[in-house]
Amino acid sequence: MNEQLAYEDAIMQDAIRYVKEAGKLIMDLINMPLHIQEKKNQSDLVTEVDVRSEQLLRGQITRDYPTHWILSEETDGGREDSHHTLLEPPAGYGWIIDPIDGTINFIHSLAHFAISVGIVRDGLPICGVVYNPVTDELYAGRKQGGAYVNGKPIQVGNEQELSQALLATGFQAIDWKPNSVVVEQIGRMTGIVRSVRILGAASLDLCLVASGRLTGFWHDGLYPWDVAAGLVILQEAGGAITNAAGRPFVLSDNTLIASNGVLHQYLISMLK
Ligand code: 2AM
Ligand code: CA
Ligand code: CA
Ligand code: CA
Repeated sequence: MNEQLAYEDAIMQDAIRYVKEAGKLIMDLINMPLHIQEKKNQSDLVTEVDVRSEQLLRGQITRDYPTHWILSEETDGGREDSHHTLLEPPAGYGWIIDPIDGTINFIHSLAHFAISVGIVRDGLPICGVVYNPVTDELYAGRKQGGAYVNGKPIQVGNEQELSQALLATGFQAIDWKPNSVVVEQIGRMTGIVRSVRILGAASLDLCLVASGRLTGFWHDGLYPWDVAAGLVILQEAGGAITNAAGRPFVLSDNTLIASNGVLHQYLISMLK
């Protein structure tokens, strides 16, 4: 094994260890009374558990990898440029973290939220770890190294027809406003696809496509920490992930369309 591969292997193993520790912290706190704060509006919430999960992750990364940069929701989310930081990403290794993806689900004890950690090298996502601490499912993917859930290889589904497709979407995260576009898009899918879900945690939704439980997922206005980890996992599971124009998705893109690959062009046309 060459030196870079061995180093990245160690990073990956550490990332898995860190998210499991964060997951344990979250599960220890899930039944405590939560202090919930509004950020920009009533749907943009943060709890002290989000903050503590992020502090735990940042602390371990800073201790073990002091030369790596970190971008995370509760530290960097308020910055005007945080969505576009990745247009000119710093060189070297960086960690892109969502300490709880699906905070609203977490607050309501709905078992669909996760800790999402993506690792990039010179701006390109190379590893992803997404962990649902309630179901104890840990998704991991590594560029050219495959995608796994709890160590078992996963791959996208084999649906060949839109009539067999189960899709998910979500409301725009950036500048949350009346979501007429996504409502109209869902309307357009009715009668053509099997069904559409809004599950509320983009990182996990991408892993559901990667493991063949969903056929596709689309979303506008996500942030890099929602997507960085799931992107690698989905690609390694054989899926497709592009922007609205069908070009390979990059972290600064606004629209994300993900699928099992087979139905990708149909989805792009339907979402135009
Ligand atoms: P979050 O729970 O970490 O905020 C749901 O469609 C997806 O969009 C989730 O991944 C959620 O991440 C994100 N999201 C929804 N509303 C958001 C908001 N107002 N700010 C940031 N992210 C949001
Ligand atoms: Ca949030
Ligand atoms: Ca998120
Ligand atoms: Ca979050």
